Amino acid sequence: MLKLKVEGMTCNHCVMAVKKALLRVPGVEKAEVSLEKGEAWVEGQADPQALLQAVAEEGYRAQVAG
Ligand SMILES: [Cu+2]
Repeated sequence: MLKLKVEGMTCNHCVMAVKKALLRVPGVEKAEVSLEKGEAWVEGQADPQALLQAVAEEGYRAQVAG
């Protein structure tokens, strides 16, 4: 599982946009996004850089969390 810090989400629409973007990345089996925590969790074998790029393309800032 990979945890991402996601900045810029303000509502459930943002959550869904980020979640869908993550699910489109090859290798992603499951994605959960928390608006309150500003975090996302991804299961699967996706390239972390591809995940960050997918979120960025939706207009949010993401980085890999510890
Ligand atoms: Cu929103």
